[in-house]
Amino acid sequence: MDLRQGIGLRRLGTTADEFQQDLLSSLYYRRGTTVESASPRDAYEALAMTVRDRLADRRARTAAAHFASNPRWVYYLSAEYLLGAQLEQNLLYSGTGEVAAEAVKVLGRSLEEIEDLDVEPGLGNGGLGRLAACLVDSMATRDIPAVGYGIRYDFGIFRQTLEGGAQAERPDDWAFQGNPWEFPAPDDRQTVGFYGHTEPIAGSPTRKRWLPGEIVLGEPSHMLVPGYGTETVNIVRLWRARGSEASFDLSRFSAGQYAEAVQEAVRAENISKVLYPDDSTELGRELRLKQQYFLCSCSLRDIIRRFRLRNEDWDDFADKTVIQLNDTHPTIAIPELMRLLVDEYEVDWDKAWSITRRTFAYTCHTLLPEALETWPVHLFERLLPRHLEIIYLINMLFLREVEAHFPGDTDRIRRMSIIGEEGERRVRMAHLAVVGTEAVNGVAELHSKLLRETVLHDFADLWPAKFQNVTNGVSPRRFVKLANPRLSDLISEGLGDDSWLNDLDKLAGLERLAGDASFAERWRAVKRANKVDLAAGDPDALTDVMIKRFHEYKRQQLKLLHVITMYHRIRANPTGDWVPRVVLFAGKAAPAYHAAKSIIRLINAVGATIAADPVVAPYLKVVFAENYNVTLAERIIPAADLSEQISLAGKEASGTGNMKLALNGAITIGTLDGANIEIRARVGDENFFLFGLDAYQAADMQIHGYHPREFYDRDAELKLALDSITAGTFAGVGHEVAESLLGWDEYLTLADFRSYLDSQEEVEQTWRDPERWTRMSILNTAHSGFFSADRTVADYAARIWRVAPVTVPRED
Ligand code: 4GP
Repeated sequence: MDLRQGIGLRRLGTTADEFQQDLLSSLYYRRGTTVESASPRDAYEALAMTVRDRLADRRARTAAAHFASNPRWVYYLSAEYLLGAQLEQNLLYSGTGEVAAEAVKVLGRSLEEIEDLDVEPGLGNGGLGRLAACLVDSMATRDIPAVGYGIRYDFGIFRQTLEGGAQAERPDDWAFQGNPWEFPAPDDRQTVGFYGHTEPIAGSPTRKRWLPGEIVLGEPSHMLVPGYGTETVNIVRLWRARGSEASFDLSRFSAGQYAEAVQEAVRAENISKVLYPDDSTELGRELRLKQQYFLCSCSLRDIIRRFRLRNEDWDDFADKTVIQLNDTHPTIAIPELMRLLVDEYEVDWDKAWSITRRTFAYTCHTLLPEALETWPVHLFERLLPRHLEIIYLINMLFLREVEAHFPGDTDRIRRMSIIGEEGERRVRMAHLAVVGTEAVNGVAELHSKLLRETVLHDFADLWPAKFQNVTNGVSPRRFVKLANPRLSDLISEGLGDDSWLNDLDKLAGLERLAGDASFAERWRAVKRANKVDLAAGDPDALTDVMIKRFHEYKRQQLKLLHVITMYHRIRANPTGDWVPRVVLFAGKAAPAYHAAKSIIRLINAVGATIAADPVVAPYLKVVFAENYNVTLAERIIPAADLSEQISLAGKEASGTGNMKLALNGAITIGTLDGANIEIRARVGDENFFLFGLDAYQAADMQIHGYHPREFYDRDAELKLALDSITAGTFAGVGHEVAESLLGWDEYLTLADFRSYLDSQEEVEQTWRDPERWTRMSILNTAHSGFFSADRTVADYAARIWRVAPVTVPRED
């Protein structure tokens, strides 16, 4: 099938010469410049467009194949997509890396120089955003018809810099120079309402007319999501808010009131201005809820538009559509679909509810009760009056169902209600998400189990079959092939080919090479070369990395207490036989999260004290890499020897950094938390450094009264570490960190300290035996195949989405 022939377009060539012709043509016709006067940006944009054209072609064939087969479609709704840099990925996925490297020489620049200009989209923050990116990649790779929906933020989370060792936040104006990977689609724009009031419709008890007080336009653009080793190219469709034409007030402008003239347009555009606007004020909270509704309303209308292109009967909607809610942020889509069906399309309430419940599925990404979103009822009432009415009706019918199952159990009804009545009345989004969906899943075995046993246990009692687990996964293309080309080559050589890249279980074939001395030698050499590239410190030192968002439950403070203890040990015994270590931290703290920011500050103070100490510095180095993002992760992960996964058990839903590091041959030191448990089960207990309380022991300790001071009093090294912070050893920084650890220590850092230190000793003993370490490293990679996002997507497809792949034909 060649769609271009039908409209007389030539086929794009595959040789370096042909690629070069197209590159020059992009430069000349689309950038309007010549080789002689091209700026670095011109070179980058011309290359990006030339690569993009190769994918656009596959995209056209994908759309045609999907249209013809009218499949059940997966729509992934997510507030974030942490996509990572696009150029390198698209070169790989379009198979043009080599010809492009050859072709760009005509511009007098190397491919690496041009790649350096590729800025990663600032559309995500942490784990759930990166997971969304891995899943859309794997959906395309598995030929699953899918669209990811999100918001086209102007500014990403923030750019982190260090000022005097403290985190400072700068705007992340990622698309300041434009984004060549985006296709605008203004014809598919949508209109979204806010505020206003509702009116009854005569003769219909359930239908209402909503008269919004503000109208905003949602303009879509999309980025291509190619599959690897297949023809499919799916899309991520991103909405950007705009004022309507009427939002510019010409008469005010003419009267010199320039700010007032544009204020309505500015207010509209603020909706897609920044990812996760500060929500410590009422206005900030309103803006966040506005964003959520904006995303859901635009996306649902688009989904319905697409459905109606091929289908007529609403009875078929759920058979053709599954909408996956990535955490609770898009939960407002549930009442929005009800509103569209009941009010706008006049579908009867019961039928609409049955369609809605069969259409949605919900993934929960947390266990922290405080992270389960709720919104004040009064905010809903003002911003989305019709949705609140619908939520009340959903809740009333739901609570009747609960009452029928558990007659007279009023406490249960209070606990399960979608409206929380303690103090200020609030809408509990997680409850709405469970009630309005067909399936609910956690993201690792332990997490799914704890969800059923704790935060959602009333719901699991009512609907046990609704609850499932789908363990997360990561993209082996991005996090092994692109991030770690040396290791990829060695693996392909060891396994005979590179088919492991989309069949990651094949890595198990490395097991037989784990005892092969020359293979092990080369494995070590790869790691060393990656450390040299990273240049964080001595490449022969143990590179110990903790890279993730800063949060007290993740316990960067525990790692820090270990570092401080090493500092004291070395000072006390300068001639000891110490294992040299480079301890690398990277991660952002939420701007309003003061405790996490204090930990960052203390890390940097400790790092500076150590660097200035001639006794300790030869053995210990602390590095804080600024502005952690996907690009930085791709540099650090290949160089890591030791992967720190030391959250308090029962708090980390899954983790995916743990998977990326294990895949790249880092050995994990970790608690029995999240996916660590599954990693350990697969790589083998002997290839994993385990320590600490398990989730049940931790919960027990908290219930029976935890006293951090008891641990402090009992452990001289722990005492020394904390006392030295309090005494001002580290530039006087960190009092509040010590105070919170000794005062309440919410995440049992002190309780796990000794066990963690013992485990670190085991790490050092193992490190002293390079053969053994390397064998463990190889076995970590060999047995991490399960953690491919391709497997995750296959699980979702089979158990939750019930969708089948659609093969996109190749060009003739
Ligand atoms: C994260 C979880 O903290 C992490 O354990 C998990 O691996 C990831 O989601 C993907 O499932 N949660 C978030 C969040 O990013 O914002 O709640």
